[in-house]
Amino acid sequence: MDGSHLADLLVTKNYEVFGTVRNSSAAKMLNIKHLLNNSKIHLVKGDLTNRQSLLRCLKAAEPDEVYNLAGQSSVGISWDTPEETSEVTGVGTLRLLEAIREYGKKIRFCQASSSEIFGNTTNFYPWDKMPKKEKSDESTPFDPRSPYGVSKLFAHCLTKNYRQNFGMFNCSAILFNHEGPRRSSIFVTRKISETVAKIALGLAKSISLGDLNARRDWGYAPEYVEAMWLMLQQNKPDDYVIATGISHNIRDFLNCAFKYIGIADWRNYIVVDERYIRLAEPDVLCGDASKAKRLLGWEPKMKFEKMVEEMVQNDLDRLAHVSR
Ligand code: F7E
Repeated sequence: MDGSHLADLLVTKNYEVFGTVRNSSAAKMLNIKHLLNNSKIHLVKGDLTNRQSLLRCLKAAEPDEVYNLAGQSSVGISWDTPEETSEVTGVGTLRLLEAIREYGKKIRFCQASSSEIFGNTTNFYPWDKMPKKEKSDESTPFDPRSPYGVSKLFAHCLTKNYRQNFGMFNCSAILFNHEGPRRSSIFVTRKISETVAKIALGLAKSISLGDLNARRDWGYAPEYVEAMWLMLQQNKPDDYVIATGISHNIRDFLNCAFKYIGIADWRNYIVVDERYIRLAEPDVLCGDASKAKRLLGWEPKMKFEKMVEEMVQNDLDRLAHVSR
């Protein structure tokens, strides 16, 4: 999702864009279908588990900027594949940083970090007297609660270490949840928009979900990739929280999505399924992006309700032919 939005943005800025693909992702090009014939877009084979392949990508592209959006991105799946998640999302970023160092030319690097690095802010160590902040910012302590969060924190810290130690122009974008019609349906927002559209079209009867009270700071993906681009246009590299500052729970998302298809009381369409309930959830629910506003001039614009409606409408359009 983010790669496709970033490619869209960079093409409008007249960049030559080199996107890395693995063999296994060959079938999943739906989000960049509209870009595949664009002469500014090039696909190169790259794999975060193989440093030589990353070096070959750098030599082929000779990039001025590198954005690392790759990796295993599902918190839920990271519990089923903790070693693979660490290897790709964590150590893979280290491989990329090492490949950039070996390549030797000046490159501006942006790491897609995650609010999952904050995890739990209530259980600070007893000697830590820092008051708990209502919203997380760049000074909030880290205490990730999943293999995904731990891997992202490993990558986050090394991005900073390589900046400090080798003078690399490295930025971390600490991204809170960000969504949109291109989101994969393994994530809860798209799972809801897709199933609500199916219900409207008579293709499904219910949605199976985990904790309906789960709360997140849900932003709009195209705006978040713009924040990453802005970070690399500054005079100095730095880390920034990117968030809306407003949190909603899954019930709020369901309210908007069902209202859009004309259903006010959605309770009978929901099946709570234990398999989707996570035992260790982060308690950080909301981000404070005031540093990004102050230094990058970045602010979220998309309203939550409008984003939900756009996602449902996109799925209605996509599925309409199936119901005919
Ligand atoms: O879960 C709850 C679930 O899987 C959101 C990634 O982009 O953001 C994303 O990670 C919430 C959680 O995203 C279902 O327990 C309930 O509380 O959509 P999600 P995530 O785990 O927050 C962070 C910032 C990233 O960095 C990640 O890459 O929804 N939930 N019922 C459910 N979640 C799913 N997936 N499916 C359910 O049925």
